[in-house]
Amino acid sequence: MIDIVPEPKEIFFTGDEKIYKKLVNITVEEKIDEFDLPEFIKIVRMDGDLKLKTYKNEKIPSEGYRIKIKDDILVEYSDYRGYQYAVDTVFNLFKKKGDYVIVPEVEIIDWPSFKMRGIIEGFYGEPWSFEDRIDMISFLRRHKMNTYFYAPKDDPYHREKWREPYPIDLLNKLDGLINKCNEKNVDFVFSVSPGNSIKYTDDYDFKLLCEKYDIIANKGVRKFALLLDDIDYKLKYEDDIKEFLIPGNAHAFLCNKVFSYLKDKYNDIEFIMCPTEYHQEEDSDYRRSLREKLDKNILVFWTGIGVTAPTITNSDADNISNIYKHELVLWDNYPVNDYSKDNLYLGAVINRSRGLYKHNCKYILSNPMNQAEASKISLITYSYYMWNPEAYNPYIALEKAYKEIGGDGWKYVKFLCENAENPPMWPFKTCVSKLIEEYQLTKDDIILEELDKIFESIYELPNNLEKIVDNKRFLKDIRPWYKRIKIDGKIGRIAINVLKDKENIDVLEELLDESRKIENKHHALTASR
Ligand code: LTM
Repeated sequence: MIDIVPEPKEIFFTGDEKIYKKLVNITVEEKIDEFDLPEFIKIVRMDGDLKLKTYKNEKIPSEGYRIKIKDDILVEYSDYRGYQYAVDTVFNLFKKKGDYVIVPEVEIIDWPSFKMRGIIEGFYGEPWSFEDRIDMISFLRRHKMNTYFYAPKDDPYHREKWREPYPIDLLNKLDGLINKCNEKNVDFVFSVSPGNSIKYTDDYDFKLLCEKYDIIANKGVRKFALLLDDIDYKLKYEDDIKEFLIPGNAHAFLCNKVFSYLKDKYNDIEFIMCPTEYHQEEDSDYRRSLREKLDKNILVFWTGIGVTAPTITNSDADNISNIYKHELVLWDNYPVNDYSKDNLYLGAVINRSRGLYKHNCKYILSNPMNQAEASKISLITYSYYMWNPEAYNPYIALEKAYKEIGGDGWKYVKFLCENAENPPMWPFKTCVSKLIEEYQLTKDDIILEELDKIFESIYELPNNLEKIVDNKRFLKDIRPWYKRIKIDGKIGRIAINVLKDKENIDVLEELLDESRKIENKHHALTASR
């Protein structure tokens, strides 16, 4: 079984493998030290076991590549990112088995469907640490996602204190992120969210806003955004009302002015705006203003129909892009949990049409949870969807995610994820809920036995995760839920004993009381409540 993340568009096996003892020497003519090499691959200048030959091929779609491993390793690529994805993929194909290194003979033809693929750190609540972000950028590259969009709602300098420059220590940290993005060739998108207080007609406010972008542009960043979501967009200042009448006109004016300032000063600017009406279905005066007045080269965010959209279809994208008459960027509000901090969302992305990228929506970003490492379960599934939506299978992507995040303890991670709450937009029942319902209908004792085993596993889950899972960051993210998990398991088992007349109901009542005292946020496993 070959592990290529995400799944390539086309892959052909000859069925043969090359086998080397301990180490493979690969002859490479160009400099290749930027790649993460496993210890069993050595790069040499001549006389290696295999030659890696790379060629640029203009006919290959952007960020795409072809690989052929036969007598040598042949790589054709579209552009530099395509080259990097190809070489990453080649090195990932080499697997160590005991004392041997195995290399499959394959041909791969691959390119991404969505043009922008990645995450928007766009949630409320505690922003990620810079350490989390640095780690996330490497993760994005490993999963062929190309964008890290910086927009934490509770970074005061992003939103409430947007007029104030970043203090030097924060600026240095942002610099670190930008450098990491450059190292991994992930695009850094910088955004400001001034809509709660900006005066649209005020030149001084405009100057302050431009200074905010300038500092980051001077570090080489060329992708920017202005976010006007979640604000009271009623115009507050007399001058603004006189000049613009309605907020859509003011928003189009400000975005155009910032875009044109940046374009004139720096080359190749990409600019995205988030309208205040990002999730509605219908047209409006606000949207008409943006349709008619916003520069056609500015991309417009939407979240689907609804802030957390149960489904996002090609016709939704057609409808909204038609209303805005601009290219869309999907701000997909999953697995974000800022609106429901009690829960960890640990499932796969689902119900997004496979063809969105052909319907004026070639840009897609997932908004993750405050818990960075735990978000990776869903983000791995997104990486599959974003790269190759036609082949996307959430179950297969999830299995890969469990293994990547859980390592040797992947079965426990799987159990945790399968029993975690789903977001309200996808109100699926857990296996336990289904079994309880079945029992209520049938009163079949076999179901009670089955449930008892599951509750026992739930009770033991925190211990098993701690014992076997190596991923410290993941364990740190999920630890606040342990108390809830254990009590859920215990309550489930006692409830079964009460049903079997083996336990007094008072014991159950006591436990339920105890359970209610546990802070709300400690529950990932809700089934037994
Ligand atoms: O979705 C958008 C455009 N804005 C906010 C996000 O910042 C927030 O994280 C999500 C989920 O609560 N909802 C929003 O409306």
